[in-house]
Amino acid sequence: MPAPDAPYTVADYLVQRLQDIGVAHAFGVPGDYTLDFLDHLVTSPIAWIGNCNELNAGYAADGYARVKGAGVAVVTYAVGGFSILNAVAGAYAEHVPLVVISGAPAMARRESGALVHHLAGDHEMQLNIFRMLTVDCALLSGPRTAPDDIDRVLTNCLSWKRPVYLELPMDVARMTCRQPEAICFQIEKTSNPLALAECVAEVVARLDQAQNPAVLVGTEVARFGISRAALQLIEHIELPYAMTVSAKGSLPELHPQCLGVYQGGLSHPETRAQIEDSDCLIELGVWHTDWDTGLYTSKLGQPGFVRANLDQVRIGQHLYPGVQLADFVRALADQAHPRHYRDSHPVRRSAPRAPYRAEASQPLSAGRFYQRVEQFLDDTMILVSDIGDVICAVAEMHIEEADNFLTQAYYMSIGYATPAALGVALARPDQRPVVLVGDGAFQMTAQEVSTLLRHQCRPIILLVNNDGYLIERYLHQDQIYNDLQPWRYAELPHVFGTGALSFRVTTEGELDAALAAALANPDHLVFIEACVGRDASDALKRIGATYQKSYRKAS
Ligand SMILES: Cc1ncc(C[n+]2csc(CCOP(=O)(O)OP(=O)(O)O)c2C)c(N)n1
Ligand SMILES: [Mg+2]
Repeated sequence: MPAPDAPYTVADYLVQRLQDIGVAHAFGVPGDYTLDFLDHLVTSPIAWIGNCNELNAGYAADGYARVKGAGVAVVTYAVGGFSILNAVAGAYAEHVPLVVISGAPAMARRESGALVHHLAGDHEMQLNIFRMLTVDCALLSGPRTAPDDIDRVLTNCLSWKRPVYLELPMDVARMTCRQPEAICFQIEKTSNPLALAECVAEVVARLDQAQNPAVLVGTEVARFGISRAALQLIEHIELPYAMTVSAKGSLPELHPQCLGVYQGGLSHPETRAQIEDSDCLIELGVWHTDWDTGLYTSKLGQPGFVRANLDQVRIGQHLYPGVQLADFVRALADQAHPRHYRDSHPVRRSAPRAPYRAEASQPLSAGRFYQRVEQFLDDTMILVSDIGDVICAVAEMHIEEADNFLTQAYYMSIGYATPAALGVALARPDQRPVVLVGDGAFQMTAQEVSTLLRHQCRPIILLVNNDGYLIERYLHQDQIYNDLQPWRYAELPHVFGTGALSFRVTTEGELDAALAAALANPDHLVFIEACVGRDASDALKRIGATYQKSYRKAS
């Protein structure tokens, strides 16, 4: 907060606007080009969370944004700006509202083309690169235009749920500007009312005729805040529903109408049949990515299908542009006739697995490990999964309540989960993140355990030590490029800070004891290295076979 007699600056304006969009923490790494801005930020109610590097700051802000609706990372010019790019690309691909603020040389130096430190090419290079990876960006070139630029860029971030970029020259940060006015940051995109009415009437007629309608929930539902409305629709007409892997966590799985996760030919047969044999499948915000379609083994688009995405609905060969997904879901819930479908067509579910009972001296296998993790999870925990065997295995884990699961199932950058859990832990202090991460992914961003410890976060980190890049051994072949230097992982939390409990487990009994310790110590970061040899989940074995048989040959 600026001192009462201090001039109101561009930095103050930006800090205020970050608070206005709901940001209470900012992630990043400082540098001389950002220090003037950071001086204002650290005296504001926004907490500064210093990360070990900018990529991790980007992942942390991404995890934070998925939970809280917006996340911010502050980096210095070029060396920081270029380091965060991979996280920004992930947020762009997955529709995450991430705000990146980069310091920059003073305007006079920029205009003279001075060879200042960190400059990689010309002074426009960083802005031009970010232009491609964001939905909007601005060089805050002066105090007269900066407020409007900031408001426009943040509005686009929240409206399109995509990253934005603000480049703040160090001198402009200190310049006096106008105070903010009350504005609404969300552009309400409205549907074409005639198209909406006609489209909903057509879907209602189809639903009335259908014998076995169903809903497939996709990524856009949670990202655009439509989960509650989607569940109301589903409950109103009592339809069975499944979620794609990237939409897992958007609706509860402990629901009498839930079929679990649909992933094409990799799904459970009962789930697959009820989705693919539906004579009126309503897809809500589904992306037909390779992963969500089970490496293109899905059979969607059968006669009678309805495909609703962000701003259009397709019903068979009829296209309704200009119909917003949120409007479609609400209008359909309003107009569809309830079916009491639950009694006439009970949902078929996979037979429950035999309950897990540990055999104390049994060496840990991957399958048993994942089964134990599923049993361990409860509603107070939020599962944050990395990429690797873990993302194959999580598809089959039931996450009972909505909003308790998070991953990067489309962009799939390994190393995402550990820093993202930092963002989640700070955004949702009442819940405990459970991180599932492979040894390879962990080696990418392991340092962020130190930031978790520094801020008294108390996640449970489950590191699957399967001796290298196991997924790549299954997708391709067992080669030396999939080997890793074996770290003494369980020692790392003690190197990074104090207050962690750390375990290395090789048997089912040791795993049980470590998980019990995690529950008994809710105020500690608990790190468990689970050694499973080179064993893979059943899901990865199936995915590997499908990849080798069809996906790779067609690529
Ligand atoms: C940043 C990044 N680099 C490389 C890859 C390619 N890649 C995908 S999975 C994977 C291996 C993951 O290994 P690990 O975390 O140990 O998981 P495992 O499959 O062994 O369980 C790699 C290297 C990637 N997705 N992201
Ligand atoms: Mg591994």
